[in-house]
Amino acid sequence: MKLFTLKERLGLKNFEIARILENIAFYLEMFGETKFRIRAFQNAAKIIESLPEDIADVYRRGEVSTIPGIGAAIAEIIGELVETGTAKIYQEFREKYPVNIEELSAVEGLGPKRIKLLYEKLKIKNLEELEKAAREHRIRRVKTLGVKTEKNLLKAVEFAKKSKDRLLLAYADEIAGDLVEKLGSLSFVERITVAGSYRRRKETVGDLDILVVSKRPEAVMDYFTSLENVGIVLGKGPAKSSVLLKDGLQVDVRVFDEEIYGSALLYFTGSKEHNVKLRIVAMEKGLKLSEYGVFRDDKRIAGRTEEECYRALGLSYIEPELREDMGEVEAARKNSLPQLVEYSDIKGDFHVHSNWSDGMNTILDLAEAAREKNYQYLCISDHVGALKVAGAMDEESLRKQMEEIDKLNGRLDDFRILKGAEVNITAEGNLDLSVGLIKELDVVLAGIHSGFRASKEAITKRVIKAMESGLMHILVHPTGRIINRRAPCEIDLGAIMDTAKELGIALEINAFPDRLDLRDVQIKSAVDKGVSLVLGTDSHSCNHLNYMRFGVDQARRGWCTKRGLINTLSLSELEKRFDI
Ligand code: DGT
Ligand code: CA
Ligand code: CA
Repeated sequence: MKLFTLKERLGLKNFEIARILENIAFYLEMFGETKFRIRAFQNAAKIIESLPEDIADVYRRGEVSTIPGIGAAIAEIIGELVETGTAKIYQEFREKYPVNIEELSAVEGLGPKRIKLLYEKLKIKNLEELEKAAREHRIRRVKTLGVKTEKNLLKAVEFAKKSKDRLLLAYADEIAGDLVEKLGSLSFVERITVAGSYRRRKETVGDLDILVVSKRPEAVMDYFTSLENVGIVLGKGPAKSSVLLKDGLQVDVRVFDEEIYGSALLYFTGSKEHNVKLRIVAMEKGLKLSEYGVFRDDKRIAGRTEEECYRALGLSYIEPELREDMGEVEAARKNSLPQLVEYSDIKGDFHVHSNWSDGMNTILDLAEAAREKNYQYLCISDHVGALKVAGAMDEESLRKQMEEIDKLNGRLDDFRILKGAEVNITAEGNLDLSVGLIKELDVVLAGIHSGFRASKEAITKRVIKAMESGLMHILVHPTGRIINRRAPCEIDLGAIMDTAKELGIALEINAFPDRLDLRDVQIKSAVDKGVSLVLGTDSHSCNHLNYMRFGVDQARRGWCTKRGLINTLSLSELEKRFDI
């Protein structure tokens, strides 16, 4: 992704440092380094990414090497990154192989070895050059690659190109948070809101659109365009400026008067399609709608707040997450919009990995973190089974883990750790865990973890067969997509939803920021069909439990109410429903 071709700048964020460490691991893999060393960097990246505080602060206290899992050598590299924005080892790699790792590794089918090969044989450094080489049939001539690989790569390039310039909402959140804090703390800034797709909580954003109320617009512009992390000023006017941040994200800031802030917010929150619909509604009523207000003839009749504007149009207030022209304007006219689920409705998380598989924290740590969120339960769902991914546990360990959970539950009041597992659905459509053990679990999560490229019929059949086993409660990450990295698999979601409804199986909305699987429109169709949904963060650390917010955002974009989500059940309601 463009944003993470990291340029030197002060104060790299944790996720950026994690990115570089991952890239170093990638280079080490290109050069056939030992698994151990590669993993050390990958682990360090994971740790830094989910650290609850700024790594720069830890560094300043001289405590980086005291973080469990980070050795002296990597601590030193992290120090370099904090101090200088880059590291010697990384620079050396980049000089030898100046390839755009983020771009190329986002192409499905391209790993370290192939990227190295393609650079050595064809000098391919980025997506554009890869596409060109494939179109000119130069890839098939490289030994070990061939025609089929070339064709697959070309398809994967198409997908990667489409996603290249959009930033995950979770990352945009960090950047937006920073900007709002800086601009919002100015004495002459009265209000500030990030509008656009960001406010609609879309899974990725193209740019940030910030609206400000101030009596000194020019001072706001001066301050904004001279922020330290601004790379290029694209335009600067008296009340509107656009910049590219050093890490590639575009940010627009516009200043408005208080009395039209609502209509400006409405306009710049979008979506464009929603705005178009609203303007039609206005016209039908003989009104005019623009960012400057709702007008009858030349008189402004609304503009200060969004509510006031909607009311003037004869509509009830529409939450930003719904503004995608998916029927919300019609529903607002009939006053029949759904009461969307809220973060405060969430009482537990169903998809959490502990250090029994590939997570970083103990079960107790996770349970305590969940209690701090006022949750009533937490389902530990480590990987199990033969598919040797992600530190999967064998049956023996799962048994031990269940004993451990019983013990912990004995010590916890008003809170329950649920015994779960993330079970693989095999190529034959079986659950990869013995039936006896499955029946001892409180919650059985199952999903496919390989073979995503099989035909639609094959995948659908495989998943439905597993659902019909009568052994699973939740189908996890139903399409297997990874935003900007892996296209969703072909699966007949309509058929899956019908089966889920019939058998009382819930579909997961995986809340991990680069999964968000199901996606918004799919959630909406599940809601329409009355299929149960469940949020799981897919946490691999305590800090990841915070990703629940993104899951709730996504659920809201799919018109999900409190009733439609299992996580809103209280512990006793849940125990009844799962008969546990
Ligand atoms: P993004 O940035 O691609 O993630 O998506 P948005 O929705 O943030 O789009 P952006 O940044 O181009 O514009 C922000 C909002 O401003 C957009 O949601 C609606 C409004 N807007 C921008 N251009 C137009 C336009 O040509 N017509 C209408 N009706 N609204 C527009
Ligand atoms: Ca935008
Ligand atoms: Ca914009």
